[in-house]
Amino acid sequence: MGDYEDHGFATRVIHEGQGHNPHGALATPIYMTSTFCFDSVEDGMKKFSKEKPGFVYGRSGNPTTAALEAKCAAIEGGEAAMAASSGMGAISSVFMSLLKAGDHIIAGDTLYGGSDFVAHHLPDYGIQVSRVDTCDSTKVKAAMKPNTKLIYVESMLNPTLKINDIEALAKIAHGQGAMLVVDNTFTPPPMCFPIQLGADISLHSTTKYLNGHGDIIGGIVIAPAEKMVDIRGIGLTKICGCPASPMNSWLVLRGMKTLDLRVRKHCENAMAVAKWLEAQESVASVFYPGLPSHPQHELSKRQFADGLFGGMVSFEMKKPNGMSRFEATERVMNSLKLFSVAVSLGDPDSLAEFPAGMTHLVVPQEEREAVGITDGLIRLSCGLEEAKDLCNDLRQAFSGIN
Ligand code: LCS
Repeated sequence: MGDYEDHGFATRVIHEGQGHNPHGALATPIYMTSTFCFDSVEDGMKKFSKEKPGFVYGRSGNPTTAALEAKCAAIEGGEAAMAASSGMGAISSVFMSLLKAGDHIIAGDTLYGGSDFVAHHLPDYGIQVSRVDTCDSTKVKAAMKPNTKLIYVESMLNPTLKINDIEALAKIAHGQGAMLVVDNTFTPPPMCFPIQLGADISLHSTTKYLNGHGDIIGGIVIAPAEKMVDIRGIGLTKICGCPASPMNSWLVLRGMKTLDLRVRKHCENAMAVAKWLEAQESVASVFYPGLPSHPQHELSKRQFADGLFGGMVSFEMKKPNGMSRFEATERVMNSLKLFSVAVSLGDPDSLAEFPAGMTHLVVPQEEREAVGITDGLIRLSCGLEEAKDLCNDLRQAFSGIN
């Protein structure tokens, strides 16, 4: 899809969806308006009934947001896209429009805490949820039921950085007429293209790499046009009521102009940090798909483009003498100077967070520990600084426990 299909990714991410506007402005204007005037009653009625294209009201669409949607659909190879006011808004719009009481879904056993929370609540609406280690295809196959409507996974698990095999999961889902929905937030283009690997729907928290500057909250869903009718018309517009604001859509559009450069640099820095961590005495384990020690390194090489393995690195400290694991973790994190102690990811600034007590606090402790979210796990979002400075920051933080 898109007007620049035969161009490289770096070109496409700049030019796709750019469109034209009445004054020829190169940058997409910000249409800061709640409503849109009709030429006549007839014109308004035709636009409402979709007999005529056009915008009617800001909750269902806006030209600035439409430019972002066109860009995202084009670069991920999907038919249609819909921007939401947050990643959670994007996820909830999908669940609330495509599922009904009596349906069954398979959700990965490790998901971002907010998504995990939603999966825990779907049974309140009569939707059955099986939590499965989706990185193991045989377990997914065994969990499929005649009423399974969709499989919901993260391309790279937050925060354990295990990898889902998108091609294998798509085959299982499609074998029984179900859909595969992939949260691609941790592995943005040009790294991973879930729809090209067989997923039906790809979505992102645009708060992260797509915007890339740590100054908005947003989400996007890329889906077949036929599914998008309900995702937008029911999920986003009627039930969740969470459209992206024109200002935030514009900021994501601006951020995406440099997506290619940024993602490559985030990945380069994360690889350097992961290698450095793996060589440290005080580190028990490093989780990074780019390391040969990662159990799914081969799958990662196949699934992710251009030798890119993501900007996130998770690791566990060894338990030092006379200190609990948590104390060591806390001391290291509190000593960081360049890494800010903060949740979120994909910002220019490097961030360090403690999943068990922050992003995944809402996941019951037993479930957390069963998937490896322990009291010793630190998650790093490697920013765009110099890699050697990031390693030196970790070095000085480790010196407090050695
Ligand atoms: N999907 C994933 C994989 C996420 O990591 C997040 C947020 C969301 C969806 C939700 O997006 P939001 O509504 O926040 O835009 N993840 C966060 C994290 O790991 N730290 O802080 C937020």
